[in-house]
Amino acid sequence: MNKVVLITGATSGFGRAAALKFASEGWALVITGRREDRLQALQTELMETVPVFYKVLDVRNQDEINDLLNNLPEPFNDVACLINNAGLALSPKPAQETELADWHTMIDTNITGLVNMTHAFLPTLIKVGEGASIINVGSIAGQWPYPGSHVYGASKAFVQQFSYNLRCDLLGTGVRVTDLAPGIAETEFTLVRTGGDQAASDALYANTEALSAEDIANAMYYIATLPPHVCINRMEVMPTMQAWAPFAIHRE
Ligand code: NDP
Ligand code: 8X3
Repeated sequence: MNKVVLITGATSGFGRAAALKFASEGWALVITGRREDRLQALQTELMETVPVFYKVLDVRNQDEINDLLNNLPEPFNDVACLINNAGLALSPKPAQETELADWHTMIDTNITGLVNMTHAFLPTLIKVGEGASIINVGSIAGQWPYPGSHVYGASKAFVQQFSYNLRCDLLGTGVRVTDLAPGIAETEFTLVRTGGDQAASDALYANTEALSAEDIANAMYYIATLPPHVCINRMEVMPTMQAWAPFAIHRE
């Protein structure tokens, strides 16, 4: 029987690439996101290979999550891997120039949404037990500060600590938890972050080699298929072309 992976944010970037990767390895897919046309297209693309179930779902909406949980048909019930991937950054400007609503959107999606999904599917994952895993997509921004990261980076710091704390409570259940923290990766992330500025997005990825969505999907698959007694607590992945900068010093 196919193992089941549940992926949030499967309509683009890491989530879509993860769907393709897990499907290529024979996993059944539960794919979610807000854009139904993309979910439908992905289902159509993959359903001849593996069973695929899609649900239009905003991770901020607990009712939609409960609806998914309570209506998952066979053979999708025993979710063995939950990939909490849906997330976004907004307003890459100094904190004092941002809109409060953008901060709330990041908190509601990256923190509350991830918590909503985790809480709903913990009983299922615990029932599956040994070998089950939760992969929470954090970011290098959760560990390292940089200008314009404000609430986004802070939300990813939450993801790291929540992942570690979950490990404590899940000890003995067999369920593993990983904070997967990518660096710069070329997806629709920057298009969203800049409010649809394609030129700004293209400029960020120009003349360098960012991570690809497939790089992170491969990391997800690696984490999910390690022997059941092995748990990676945190995996930070940067492209070779990215590193840290010196501390900034303001001078009069
Ligand atoms: P994309 O913008 O390509 O994909 C983001 C996905 O999240 C989309 O499928 C989108 O689906 C989904 N999503 C956003 N908001 C919601 C919501 N409220 N409810 C449900 N789904 C939602 O970006 P990435 O693939 O790059 O981002 C995936 C994750 O990786 C995010 O958590 C991001 O913070 C993180 N990350 C990205 C990095 C990068 O450089 N690209 C680096 C480090 C971390 P839809 O719009 O259809 O709902
Ligand atoms: C975003 C990664 O490199 O833009 O999570 O901070 S980076």
